[in-house]
Amino acid sequence: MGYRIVVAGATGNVGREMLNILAEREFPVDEIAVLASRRSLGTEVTFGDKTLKTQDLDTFDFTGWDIALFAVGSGPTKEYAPKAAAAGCVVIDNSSLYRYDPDVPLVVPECNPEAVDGYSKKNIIANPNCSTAQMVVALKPLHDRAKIKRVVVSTYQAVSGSGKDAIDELWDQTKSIYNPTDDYEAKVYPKQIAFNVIPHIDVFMDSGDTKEEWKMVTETKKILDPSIKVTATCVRVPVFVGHSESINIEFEDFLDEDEARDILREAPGIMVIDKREDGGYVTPIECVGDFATFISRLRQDVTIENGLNMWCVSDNLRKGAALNAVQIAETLGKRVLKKG
Ligand code: 11C
Repeated sequence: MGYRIVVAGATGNVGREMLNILAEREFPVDEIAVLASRRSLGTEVTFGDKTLKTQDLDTFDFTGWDIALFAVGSGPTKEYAPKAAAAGCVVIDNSSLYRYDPDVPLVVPECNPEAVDGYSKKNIIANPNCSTAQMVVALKPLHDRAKIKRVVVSTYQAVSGSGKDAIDELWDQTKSIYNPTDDYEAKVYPKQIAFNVIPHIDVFMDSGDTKEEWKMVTETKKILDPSIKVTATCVRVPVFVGHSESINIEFEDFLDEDEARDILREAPGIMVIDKREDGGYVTPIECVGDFATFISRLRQDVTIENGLNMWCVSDNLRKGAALNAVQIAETLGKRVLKKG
């Protein structure tokens, strides 16, 4: 016997990836319902070799459904996730709404699978921000070996992190630069994204950090260890899919770069591609559609006592969102629900 699964937000970038990944990983699905807002109602989506018609999120009855993967943004999540949870369906939520709630586990299965067990306080489990997810997968095995004190991270984030309109903006703006008769007025970003980089993701906070930077700090503490200090600078780059991160780590104990590379090679969810030669590293375009978080450019930081630098790349729609959500469902299945 398998699960009765709901995907809410099935027509969006992340919702579609959730369906692809459920099918690719042969998640034991007995029945699946795909939900959308009224605006996208009736749109067809693909699940394996099936074509499914979307149903109305507003009127859907979650009674009798086991797990709902939500990819609808904080506003609709606020309205519909408590409804699903009250009907006995466990919500795995990709929005930021519940991530910082002490009664809601924030889970990256390679790091804190046991946290899933705390789902029952609200019947909700939160999925982290994409830039956090790939970073903590890489930090966890190193933290277990040498205890991380501080992380300095700079991100290079793809436009798909801002949704479909941002993908269109990069495409249309690029075309309009080549062909000035294609007039294009920016709708998503406050500065030109084509052939440019923008050091601003999400809203500004009083501290001067952006919310994206704050999320990386707060979520890393909740998932891995509250004692780890993190400082982040998050930057949008003209890449469609795949977030990249330059990560500088300071440890309590010395960790040699060769040992760190061996640890990461053995760690779940990680692929090390690190040859010190032209092209011996991973770029975002090469990680699209992959499950792994890729590590390259691993090297000692000799300016501090116990430091390492590395380059970390992953598909932001997969490990950063849909894949992690499906992995949470798999973990919940194995540890708690035990069907399939
Ligand atoms: C971006 N990281 O790349 C964001 C997207 O809190 O789930 C995901 C925002 C979130 O713009």
